[in-house]
Amino acid sequence: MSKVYAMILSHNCGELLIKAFNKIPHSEFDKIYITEDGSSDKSLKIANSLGIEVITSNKSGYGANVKNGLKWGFENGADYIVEIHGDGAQFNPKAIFPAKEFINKNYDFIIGSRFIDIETTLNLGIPKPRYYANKFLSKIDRLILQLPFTEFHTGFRIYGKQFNRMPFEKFSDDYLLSFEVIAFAAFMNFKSAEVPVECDYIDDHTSHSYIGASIYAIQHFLTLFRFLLTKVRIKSGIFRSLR
Ligand SMILES: Nc1nc2c(ncn2[C@@H]2O[C@H](COP(=O)(O)OP(=O)(O)OP(=O)(O)O)[C@@H](O)[C@H]2O)c(=O)[nH]1
Ligand SMILES: [Mg+2]
Repeated sequence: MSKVYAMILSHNCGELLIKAFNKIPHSEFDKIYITEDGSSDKSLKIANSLGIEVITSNKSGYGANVKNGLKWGFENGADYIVEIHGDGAQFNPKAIFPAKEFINKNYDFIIGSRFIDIETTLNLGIPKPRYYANKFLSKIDRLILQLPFTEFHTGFRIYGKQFNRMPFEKFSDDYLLSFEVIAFAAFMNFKSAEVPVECDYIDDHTSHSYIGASIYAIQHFLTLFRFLLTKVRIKSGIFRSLR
């Protein structure tokens, strides 16, 4: 049986960390741990009070925190690591239930898409600019990366052990990492699948600023361009060191 770990990302999430922890269906996981990165609020204190392992990152940023958490999880026995956001688990971890089918079939990468059940996604209050921008980008991403995903910018991901092959230090310490791992999965021909996920924008949560999201969108196009260059044998960016 595969060992499935839940990795809660914590960065200035405060009390929402407790909500995230409680929203996780604990019986579905062999281990739950927190990766904490330089929070200036009481997140670290709250994390330590939950009675689970807390890993601290010495670099800051979403990407650095994810990389640190993945390394730790795989070094400590995980076959699969599920990314859970510390902001009250805005992407609902119950998506693990349909994902188990793919874990049992040894898939390498499973994501949660908000575009399978669009009605629920809209009812949960996704801001319209985020929704349309994401739909537009995802169409282009699907065309270029040829992965069977309806959404490419989701916060719910399940990483199989193959992600250990990532050249961690070459990947972004910032939000861009979330797209780089998808491009990496496409490049490596990882067995990939998606399941529906709910993402709650009504309840308390954190969100990437529009300026940050715009920078991410531009960087994401650059990653796509480098992916295409690599396909025509001009190895570029993160793909340079991959075979
Ligand atoms: N370590 C670290 N983690 C971060 C940082 N920014 C965000 N995170 C973590 O990443 C999670 C997701 O970031 P959000 O800004 O909520 O973005 P999102 O939920 O993916 O997307 P939207 O809500 O649609 O904007 C948060 O719950 C944090 O735990 C950061 O600078 N450093
Ligand atoms: Mg969020």
